Amino acid sequence: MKIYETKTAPNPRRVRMFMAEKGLLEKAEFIEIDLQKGENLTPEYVARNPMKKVPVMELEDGTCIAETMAICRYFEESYLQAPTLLGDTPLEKALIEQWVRWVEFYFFMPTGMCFQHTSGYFKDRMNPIKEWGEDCGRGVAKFMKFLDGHLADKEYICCDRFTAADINAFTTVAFARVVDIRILPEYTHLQSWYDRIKARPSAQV
Ligand SMILES: N[C@@H](CCC(=O)N[C@@H](CS)C(=O)NCC(=O)O)C(=O)O
Repeated sequence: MKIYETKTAPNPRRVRMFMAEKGLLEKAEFIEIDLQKGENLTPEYVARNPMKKVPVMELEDGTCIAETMAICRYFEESYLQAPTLLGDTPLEKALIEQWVRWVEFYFFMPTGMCFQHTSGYFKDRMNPIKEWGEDCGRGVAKFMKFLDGHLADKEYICCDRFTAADINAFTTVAFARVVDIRILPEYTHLQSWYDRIKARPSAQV
C-alpha cells in the first residue's frame, strides 16, 4: 500500500505515529506530497482525495481512503494482534472517540486555522482572515489550560493507557509551536505528559 503524506504536516504525523505504535510502518510506501507547490491540487491527486488533503492511503487494488482517523481505523481493524489504540471494550472505544473528537474539534482544528489564517501559507488557495486566526489561537491556549487540569492526576488522556487520544493531543501541542503557542511554565501536568509521550519511539517518526 501507499500513503501520500507530507512529512512536516501534522495530520500525516498522526498516521505515522499510529502506525509506529502498532509496528506497521514497514507495511506502506510513503510518498511525499509538496503542499506548498500544490502537488495536492493536481487532477491526479484530486482523483485520490477530492478534498485535496494529505494523508491518503492507497490500497493495492487502487482503493483510496482519506481522513486521518479513517486510515487509523483501517490499521486498527486490520492488524488485530497489534496493540489497540482505539479501545478494546465499548466503554474504552467511546471514551477514546470522545477525546479524539474533542481534540480534533477544539484543539487541532483551531491550531490549523490559526496557522492558515495568520501565516498566509496557503494564500494561493484561500482567503486568510488574520483576526479569525488570532481568535483560534486564543482557543488553542485555552484548551492547553483545560488539558493541564485534566492531566493533574493522569498519565494519559484516557483509559489509563496510551491511545490515539494521546497521539492527537501530542501532535497538536507540537504543531502549536509553529504558531508560537507553547505549554506555559505553570502547566506542569501538561508538560510532564508531553515529555512522557515525546520519549516514545513513535514520536520520532
Ligand atoms: N480532516 C483531514 C484533514 C487533512 C488536512 O487538513 N491536511 C492538511 C495537512 S495537515 C492538508 O493537506 N492541507 C493542504 C491544503 O489545505 O491545501 C484529516 O483528518 O486527515
